[in-house]
Amino acid sequence: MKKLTLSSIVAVLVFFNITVKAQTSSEIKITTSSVCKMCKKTIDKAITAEKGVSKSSLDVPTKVVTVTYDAAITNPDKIRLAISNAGYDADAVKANPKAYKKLDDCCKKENEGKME
Ligand SMILES: [Cu+2]
Repeated sequence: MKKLTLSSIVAVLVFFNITVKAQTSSEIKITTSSVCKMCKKTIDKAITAEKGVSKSSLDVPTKVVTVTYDAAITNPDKIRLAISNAGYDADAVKANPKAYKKLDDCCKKENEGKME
């Protein structure tokens, strides 16, 4: 009987550990103001530089970046801020104006479609 109880406790602990791990790894999709492949490089680099982010993948045609992150370390607001500080809009968060000015002309949203 004691043995059974012990293995039950171990089973519960293992289950909780798995549940906690599953909860801390989160995924979010953020709409950006990216224009081209160079933007993809800039944005993915800026996001993966954030602590707790394990993966960032921007889809150029849809401008949506999919980010995998550890919710115990970072959060969507911090990720949006990192995108803003790289010079791009992130959902409702507008691009940091200073960072936006530094972007190459081809990466500025105002020039989208004009540079081709
Ligand atoms: Cu670009």
